Amino acid sequence: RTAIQRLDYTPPAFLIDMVDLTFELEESNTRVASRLVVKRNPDAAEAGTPLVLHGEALLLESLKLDGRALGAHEYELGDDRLTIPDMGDAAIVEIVTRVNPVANTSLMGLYVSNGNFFTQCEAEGFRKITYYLDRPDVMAKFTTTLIADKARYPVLLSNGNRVGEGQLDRNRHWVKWVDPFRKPSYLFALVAGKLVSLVDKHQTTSGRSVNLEIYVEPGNVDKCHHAMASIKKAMAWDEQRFGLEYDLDTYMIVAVSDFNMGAMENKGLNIFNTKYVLAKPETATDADFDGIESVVAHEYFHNWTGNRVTCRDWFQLSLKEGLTVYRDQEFSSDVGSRAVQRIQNVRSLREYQFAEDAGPQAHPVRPDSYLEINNFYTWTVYEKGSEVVRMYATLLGREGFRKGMDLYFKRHDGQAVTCDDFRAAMADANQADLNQFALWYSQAGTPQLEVEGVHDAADRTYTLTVRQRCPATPGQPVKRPFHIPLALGLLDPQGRPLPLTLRGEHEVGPTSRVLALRDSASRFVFTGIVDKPVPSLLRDFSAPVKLDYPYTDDELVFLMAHDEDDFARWEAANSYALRLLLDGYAAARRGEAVTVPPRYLEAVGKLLANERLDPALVALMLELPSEQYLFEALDDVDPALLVQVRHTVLETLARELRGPLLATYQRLNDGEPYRFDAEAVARRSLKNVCLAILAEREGPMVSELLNNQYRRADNMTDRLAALKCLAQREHPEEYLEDFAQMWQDDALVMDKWFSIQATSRRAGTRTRVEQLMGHPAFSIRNPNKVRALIGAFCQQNLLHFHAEDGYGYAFAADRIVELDRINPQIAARLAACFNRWTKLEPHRRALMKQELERIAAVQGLSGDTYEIVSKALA
Ligand code: BAL
Ligand code: ZN
Repeated sequence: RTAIQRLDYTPPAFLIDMVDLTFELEESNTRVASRLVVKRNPDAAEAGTPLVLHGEALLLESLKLDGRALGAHEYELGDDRLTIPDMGDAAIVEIVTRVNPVANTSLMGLYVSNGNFFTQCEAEGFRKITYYLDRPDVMAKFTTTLIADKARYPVLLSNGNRVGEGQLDRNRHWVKWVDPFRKPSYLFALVAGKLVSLVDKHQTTSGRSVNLEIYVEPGNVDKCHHAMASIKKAMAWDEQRFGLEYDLDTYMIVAVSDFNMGAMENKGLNIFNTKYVLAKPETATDADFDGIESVVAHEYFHNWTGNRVTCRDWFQLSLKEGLTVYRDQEFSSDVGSRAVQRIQNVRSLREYQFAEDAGPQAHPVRPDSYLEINNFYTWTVYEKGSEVVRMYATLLGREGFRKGMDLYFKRHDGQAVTCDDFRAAMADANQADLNQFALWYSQAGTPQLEVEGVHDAADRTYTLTVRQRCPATPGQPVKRPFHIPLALGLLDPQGRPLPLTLRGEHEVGPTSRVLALRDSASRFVFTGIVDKPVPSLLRDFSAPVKLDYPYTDDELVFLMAHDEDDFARWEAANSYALRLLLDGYAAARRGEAVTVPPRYLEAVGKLLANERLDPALVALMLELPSEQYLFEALDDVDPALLVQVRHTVLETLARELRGPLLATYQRLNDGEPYRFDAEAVARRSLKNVCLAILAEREGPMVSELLNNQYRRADNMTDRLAALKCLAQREHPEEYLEDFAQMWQDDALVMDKWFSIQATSRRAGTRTRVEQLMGHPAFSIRNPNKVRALIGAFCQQNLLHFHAEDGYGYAFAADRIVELDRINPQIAARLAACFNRWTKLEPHRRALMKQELERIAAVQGLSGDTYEIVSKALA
């Protein structure tokens, strides 16, 4: 198997100006006629090269060049390509192929879900539809005609504007679509089926009216209102914040239940996993509502960052994904709580991206090579990529960032470009030197900052020394220093923010500022500092780094109470909790008791008692670092001990803070009818965190609370919060059965039911998971179900997945091999559960390695799974 190398990029030998596609849609035999206007690329290095089109799993029916049918000796047909040697400089290429959508379980290309047709073309799915130059730097104008049985497929959609429709023989009808914007093939889409729609309109700032249409299966229209409201908010936000308007007359979203990813930004016709469209209070949690808002915004924002300006090649994926994640995070911050949004994003970045960056799959934001591009839709490309974009904004300021964006669109609208082009636009618009900043794109690994602070009372100075280093990652043993924005403040002993004036500055500085680190060690001397301050470092998480400063427990409690930066207050609470959990783990390893310092209990008690604080922030400060996060912080890990220690700490909180937790729960459990707004969401989040902590102890009082909340809830957030706790306790059967009875016909709610059981610590969970794989609502072909049951067990159930007898590892390996034949993308995703095997204690490490070797030895393993498994073993 040969890896594709970034530095091997060459411009395409040919360009395609226009594509005219005609689909005759039939489940097992769809005819695809394609007419391509092809010309030689004047910028290509070599002259006279043949035309090589990508194609996979296609049956070629006919091939014409300028109207003349080609004989078999005039072209070459390979497994993954069609070569026409004698092309000349320009020609009309007409190709007819047949595909079998109903047999397509990979969910890439054209496939069938619940009897309807859908496509997924990013990254390289279009080549499973027809022969084409399936690469993002070939941008063409598409015309698409869809022909299908009218009764079975009344709705026929594709990109752009609907320009015609009519009747045909055999009860068929046709609809023709023209997309006026040039696009790469990965943005092509079609949908055909029995769908109904919710429609609305948006008036743009410049006065244009845009039709908004959300298509779903019959019976689901009542669950589309939140998604529709989210589109309108996102459109208004992008106009206001970035001056970007939608560019077609109609914007369509279609929901599908079989989908590999969350959603896809096809031009004018976004296709969404139902999980990110369908919601009503009875079926969706507050987190689901938030997820829908941000994914709808994300896909919409791609229309400019991704579609109008796209990627030159797939190594540049973060150009569109990092930037669009940054934009959706900013949107969510502006329409919700900025601090809460930031904390949640940082929490998942640390849990998943930092783990990726420290493991065998570590790669730069702009990778250097890949076997299978599907494996690079990663935490690093997306979330670290968005942190890289955020750092431009932190270094250049909001105005400077906007100037950079404006220049980027002015220079590159309609083009396929690189991460360097984006960086150049940011630098040129601001006359900034961002050469060293390029290392964020090329060097993998999480930089570590070691900070030292020295107060000189006589000199009234405070000197901060910051050293940076970055650990080695696969293929990158040595790293150069990064250009890092470090936001910080200093607090005086009373908790007041101090002006930050650097030696040599004549004006008094602000109380929060951003320092630029460029060297392996940097020194900053602040003047006018009378008393020893407490530093508040990496405010707002100004860079994706690990920070090491020797805070005392008292200093952390002080920052929790006084820091003017909400993120930093949460960070102090989180650091303190992490410290006590790691201490507890070390104690348990020595066979000693796990205790919680009274200082921590007191600080948490004060948080609970302070009714003036934002309940959402208090909830986040109360939540202990997750099991996954602890796992990353340890070496030679015994997962069972880790889970036990975390449980013991929570149980101690439940016992020692029973009164305040209960009082807070009761204060917030006000019986008000469900509303989805920031205040109500915040109150529910704190209420349910208190409930979850209290539920770590057995006893009739908590059982009654859980029973009442489960039975009386008028919304899924509260009902599910109670059920999650119940599923960890004795005899949850009655509740689980009740829930399944109630929601058996709602696939997304049943996903929650699967996950709750798959993540339970209860004995017997492994048997239950096996039983559930035979449940009528489960299907191994549906990615949501795989993630909900198998993924949840292998990736979130540390106790049972890491069972000492190796059961969990063998189970995962069996499922990966089984899935690899059905849907390699999903198999490869699941295989990531083996990534951190070298962190385990020796017994489990050996067991996991055995399973990795077993998968690697499977004959005919897909490139997707092979890449993940072979890197894990390397
Ligand atoms: N482009 C793939 C899905 C997404 O990131 O929006
Ligand atoms: Zn995206």
